[in-house]
Order: sequence, then C-alpha cells, then structure tokens
Amino acid sequence: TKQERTFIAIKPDGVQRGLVSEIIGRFEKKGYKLVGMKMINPTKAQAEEHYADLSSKPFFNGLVKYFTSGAVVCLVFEGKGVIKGGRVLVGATNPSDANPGSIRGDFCVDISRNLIHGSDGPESAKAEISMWFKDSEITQWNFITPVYE
Ligand code: YYY
Ligand code: MG
Repeated sequence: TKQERTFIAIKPDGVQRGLVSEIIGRFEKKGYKLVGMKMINPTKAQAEEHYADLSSKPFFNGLVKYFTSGAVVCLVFEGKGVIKGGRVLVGATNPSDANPGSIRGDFCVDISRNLIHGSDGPESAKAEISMWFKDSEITQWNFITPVYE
C-alpha cells in the first residue's frame, strides 16, 4: 500500500534554538519514515506561496518575514495516518493551547514563533510536498520490520 505523506518544516526559531534533532527525533521515534530532508533559506516568494491561503490575514506580512528570517529545515515524513498524527506531534497553532508532550506545547509560547509547520490535510500535504521538493529529492527505502501494514 502507498503510504500517506506530510510536509513538515522546522521554522527559523527551531533551527536557531537547536531544536532540529529534537523535532526530527520525535517524528522518527513515533515510527514515521523520513523520506525527504533539506535545509534552505526560503525566499519571500516561496513563503508567500506556502502561506497563500492566509494572505488576507493581518499577521501575514509578519509571518512571511519570520519564515524568511533564517534557515528552515524541510522534511517529508511517510506513514500510516501521518498527516493527522503529525499535527498531533506538532500541537495546536497557539502554543498556549498546545498540550504538553506536543512540540509546540513543550518548546514555545508565542503563536508568531511557533517553531514548526505541518500540513493540515491531504490536499495541502500534496501541494506543499510538490512546492518544496522535486520528485527526485524524495528517497526510497524500506523498514525491514514494518511498524504498520
Ligand atoms: O497550521 P498552523 O501552523 O497550525 O496554523 P495556520 O492557521 O495554518 O497558520 C499558519 C501560521 O500563521 C501559524 O503557525 C502561526 C501564524 N499565525 C499567527 O501568527 N497568528 C494567528 N492568529 C494565526 C496564525
Ligand atoms: Mg496551517
């Protein structure tokens, strides 16, 4: 069976605070398969495209400025229910509402510096993966003993 995929990005504050390994580790240890990974400095155009659905929001310009303020780690994880399950690992958008045990719940306090992005559904996952990754940048490998069918 073809497994579901999601796009995860560690935003500039996550990189600057040394949380890259912590964040990737949580997804790995859950049992999701890391199939795409790269570090980039997003352009303004990329940030605006990635957050296009929020362009009318009052926080949009600040969001684009934040996302382009440093290095971002772009990740693709694969696995059973990874889109929804990834959002659970990420936690609520506002860190004040994010449960302890989630990444936002454990490591941040401000909605405008909330460390991490995760796709919110199948359509956005598909669009975001193809926006940030070429097909040739997605790797092929298999678990010897799968954690799911
Ligand atoms: O998917 P998620 O990141 O949890 O939230 P979105 O509603 O897609 O908003 C994207 C991004 O925008 C959010 O992570 C922080 C920022 N933001 C904000 O700064 N202020 C808000 N009131 C809502 C969202
Ligand atoms: Mg979102």
